[in-house]
Amino acid sequence: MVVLANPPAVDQIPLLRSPGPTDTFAAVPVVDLSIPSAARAIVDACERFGFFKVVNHGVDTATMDRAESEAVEFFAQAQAVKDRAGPAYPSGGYGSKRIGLNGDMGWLEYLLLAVHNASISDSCAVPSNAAFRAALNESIAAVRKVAVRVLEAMAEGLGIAPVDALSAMVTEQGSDQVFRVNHYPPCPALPGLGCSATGFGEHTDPQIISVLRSNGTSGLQIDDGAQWVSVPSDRDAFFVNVGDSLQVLTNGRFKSVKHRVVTNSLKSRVSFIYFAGPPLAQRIAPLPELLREGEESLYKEFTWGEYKKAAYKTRLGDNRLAQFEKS
Ligand code: AKG
Repeated sequence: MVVLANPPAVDQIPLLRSPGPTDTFAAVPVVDLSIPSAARAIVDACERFGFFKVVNHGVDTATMDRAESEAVEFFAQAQAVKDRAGPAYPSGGYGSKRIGLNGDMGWLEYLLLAVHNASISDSCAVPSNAAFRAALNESIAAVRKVAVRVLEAMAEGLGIAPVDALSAMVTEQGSDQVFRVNHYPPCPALPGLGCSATGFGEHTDPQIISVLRSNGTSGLQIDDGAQWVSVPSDRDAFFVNVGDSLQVLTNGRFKSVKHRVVTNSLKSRVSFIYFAGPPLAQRIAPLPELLREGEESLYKEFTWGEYKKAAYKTRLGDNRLAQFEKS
């Protein structure tokens, strides 16, 4: 018999200030992937915010919509049915409210899926529903292509060769890719407090880049360097985050963006995120072409496997790179 711990109640979820109209990040950098200046625009956005939105990416909206409606059906099932698809850690599956293994909690439920090549790894039995799995595999393949195009354009914008210098790290055999499906149910308003429950607490992503697509419900916020700003949702676009590994590969030139999700009291948010990570043995160190004469690495040497292991021991909001910075 599987005994499940009681799910945490809303009063165990940390609160965040509810976003107001003036918090909107109106200046989200928008990169049109179909034009040659995309390469330069990506580099600019990664230097300024570590975050941008991609349009004209070539992915049919219907592909993402199909996966989204299957996800909505999955999450609408009885809790006992969903719990049978858990736990999320260590090898992929369903999780609810508890994020990671170190006590972080948010008002969400999710599927965490290991990806092999361009589809859910055979070692991951979840989801077992064939139609849902097929729809997810189609969207994983599509989002991964966007990640590869973005990384190729980034290499071009940075002036590094060959064109797949970055993208090969996420397409080669053994690359460590993860796909996450998040569902944030509406969270009852907390009258008079001006606060909302945390959907997903503040963190940076440890991988190279993450590519996100959500339904039309806002909630994602990024730290723009001065304050938390709300990213207007756009179901036809993808949003790209620079991860910790890319910050190191560029010796701090690109910023690993801090982000979080605030819940909505009326509408649910569904998001898909593809985390593009390299093979475990990949050395993560500044690319020599990016170091100016005499410039030294800001970081100690490590592999992706070492970084991932260290990251798993931390809380979401910890500065995970700190222990790898040279003093
Ligand atoms: C994550 O899953 O790491 C996120 O940051 C979630 C973002 C979102 O759901 O919009």
